[in-house]
Amino acid sequence: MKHSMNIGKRILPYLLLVASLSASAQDNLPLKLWFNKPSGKTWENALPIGNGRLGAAVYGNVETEIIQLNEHTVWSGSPNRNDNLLAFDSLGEIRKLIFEGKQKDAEQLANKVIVSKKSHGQMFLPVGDLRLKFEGHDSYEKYYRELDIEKAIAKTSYSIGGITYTREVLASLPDRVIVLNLTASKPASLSFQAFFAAAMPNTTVKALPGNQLSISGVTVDHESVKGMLKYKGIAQLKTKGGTVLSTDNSLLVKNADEVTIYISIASNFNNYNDVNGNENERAASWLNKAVVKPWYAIAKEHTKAFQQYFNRVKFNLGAGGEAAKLPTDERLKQFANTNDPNFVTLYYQFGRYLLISCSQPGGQPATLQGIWNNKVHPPWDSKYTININTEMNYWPAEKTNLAELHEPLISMVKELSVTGRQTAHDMYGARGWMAHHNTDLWRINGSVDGAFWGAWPNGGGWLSQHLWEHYLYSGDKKYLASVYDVLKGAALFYADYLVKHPKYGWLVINPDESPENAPRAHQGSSLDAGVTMTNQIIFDVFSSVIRASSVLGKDAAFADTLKHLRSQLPPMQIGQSGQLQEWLDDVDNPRDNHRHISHLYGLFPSSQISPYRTPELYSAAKNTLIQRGDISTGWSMGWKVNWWAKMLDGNHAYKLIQNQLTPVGTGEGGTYNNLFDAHPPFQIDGNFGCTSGITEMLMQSDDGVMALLPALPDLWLAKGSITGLRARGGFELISMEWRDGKLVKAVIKSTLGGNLRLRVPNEVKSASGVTMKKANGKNTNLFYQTEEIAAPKISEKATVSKPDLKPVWSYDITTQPGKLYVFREL
Ligand code: FUC
Repeated sequence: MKHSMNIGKRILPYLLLVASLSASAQDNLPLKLWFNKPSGKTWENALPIGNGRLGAAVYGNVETEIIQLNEHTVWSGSPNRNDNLLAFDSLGEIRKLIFEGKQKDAEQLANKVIVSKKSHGQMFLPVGDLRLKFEGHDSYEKYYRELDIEKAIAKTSYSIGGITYTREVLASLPDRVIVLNLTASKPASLSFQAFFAAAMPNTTVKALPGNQLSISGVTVDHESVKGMLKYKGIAQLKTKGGTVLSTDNSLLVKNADEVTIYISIASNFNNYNDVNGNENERAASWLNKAVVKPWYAIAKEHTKAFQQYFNRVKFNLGAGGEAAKLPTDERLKQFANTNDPNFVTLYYQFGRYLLISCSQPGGQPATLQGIWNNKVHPPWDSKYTININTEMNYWPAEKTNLAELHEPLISMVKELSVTGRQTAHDMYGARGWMAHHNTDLWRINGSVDGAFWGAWPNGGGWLSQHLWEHYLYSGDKKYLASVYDVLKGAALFYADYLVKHPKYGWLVINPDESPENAPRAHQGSSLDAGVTMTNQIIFDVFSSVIRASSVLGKDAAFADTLKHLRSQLPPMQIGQSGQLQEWLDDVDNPRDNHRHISHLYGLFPSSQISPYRTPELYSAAKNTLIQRGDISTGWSMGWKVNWWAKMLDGNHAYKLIQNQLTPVGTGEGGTYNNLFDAHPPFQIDGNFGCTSGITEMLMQSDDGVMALLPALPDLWLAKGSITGLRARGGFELISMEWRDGKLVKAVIKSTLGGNLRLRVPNEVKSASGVTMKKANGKNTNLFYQTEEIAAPKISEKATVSKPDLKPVWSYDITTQPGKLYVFREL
């Protein structure tokens, strides 16, 4: 059962509570997940640590501690392709069937000729566990465990017979190893057995000379792709005092004062096409470099490296009441019925913590589970679903000041643009590159799962927009030049693949689908032509290449071609229920509450739909959001937080945060005790989606403006502050404070110069002596220029109301690169 509180009725007591606490000194509560009981058998209670290469789930169990291990390249299979080469010859037939309204027949044919007959994607796999067995530690007191997300260190402590035992563990960013440190308050008290426990077949575990343990193996075959990924893990124990004995596959520590365990894991993976690396040498080399450093040095350097990312954003909504004193699982239970603003900031920062921990330059991008998986057959293979989930993982990257962490995704897109060239050519006879709705470590581009899901041809197009977004935030032309061909390749695919719709005359993709959804009118088939989301994606792909070509001063003729093609795309349409149409025909069911609301891509992450520029489409998008309802899978609710923020409705966005921050139950969505998002099962996208959405409630930088406090919920009006958010166009919101819903002070740094068009909820003045003009006409700042979209086509049956917008103030300020601009409430 979800709780969704009636904000209107309950707001007053909370506002009073917040006001009474506003002056309290407890605003800076430590950012920790903490518990007064061990994880037991439940992986989703365990605390995640990671350094982008290695991930671990720390159980904090007393008698048998489990450190469940992952390495970013340990996947099933080996280099492979999965295109279905029958597609090209049947394309004409499939198109004809769809244009004739025979979607089901088209789907049956597509299942034979488009869907892969080979791999449907490989699996991200666990390495195994390091386990520590403490004989006689079955009865204990003063149990405590935490994950300090400001230090990126997990800690467990408990007492037995007056002796306090403490274990700390981290995944070092600079040293590339996982390190555990075990201490006891009395000398010679640490006695335990350490061993690796295999998770997968084909695994060897043993003890080695020099107080080492090893785990090694080769991953499994999957869907007839041979497992060729070899991995090696080594754990080395360093002890102070006591003795260490070794058995075949374990080490026995007796009466030590302190023990430090260094874990290094590596694989033979060089790149998606090459597994000739030496996992043994790699694992040993990282281990040997780290093992000479004592725990305190490892911990200090790790936290320092971590905080270089983490500390860029500080977010404060006030401490809240008694709830803030509860363990994290208890807070989660109460959240929907209490005002616990610090829990929101904890959850927000946990999203940033997770991205820092699972996505580091040079590593693999965050999978459906980031870098944390304990299952031999993980849900959806814990791979990359690129019709929403992978993109969502990276929504917080730029805006929450973690742009470097976008790199693994950007690299994957570059690689997909190479492997996807062959797919575009062989399957669809098109130039450029493409990907369907999934990919994996081996950068497959073929169609998987079944045509209903897998015939969607826009994975490449959508992902390419992450490359463009990275540019919009930094303005780095050298970078743009380096990815231009990838962007152009995404556009080339569409330029070749679009066909004229026989009835409407628009240029459409056929076969196409609106991810994973089907209108009843199509006999349960998702296959169609020219669906709204696809048209929006192509609009963005073409527009970004047109603008990139102009920024780089190249390819003007190609840009003209794209402009011509763009003008023939279908316009967005408003259907009979006042909804934004999901499909080309007005066949939406207003009672459909499907988790994918793909046609709102145009509202977020794209900004084709705007309350100010396209009021009719904005109202239609709102109707769609209302018709689809709130409660859904975790990631769907994460997306909805962003959409309601773009709707400028902070209370509704907050309601979605409440729905998401509800203990996982029998229904859809929710959150696990360790604050992992629940589809269910665990899927990390919802964590990242919500962190992005909360940012959008506080600051938006699209639609021609940088908007501050666009969607504050009533519960946060009283007081708050945030530092370090990044905006498109090279602006950084160094800090922002608000009180009683009004912007009190904002400090903005301009890195590129250009016009800053500021939209704020109250009148402000410059405190740095610059002229602030009332905003007028088109924003001259190129980063904020919006592409004109075609007027919507509106059904005669539709009623579309005018948006009811709160008053805002907009200013134009001419900025210089490298300068700070301070604004204060007037
Ligand atoms: C898409 C979604 C599912 C799930 C899967 C990993 O297929 O429709 O809900 O998130 O990806």
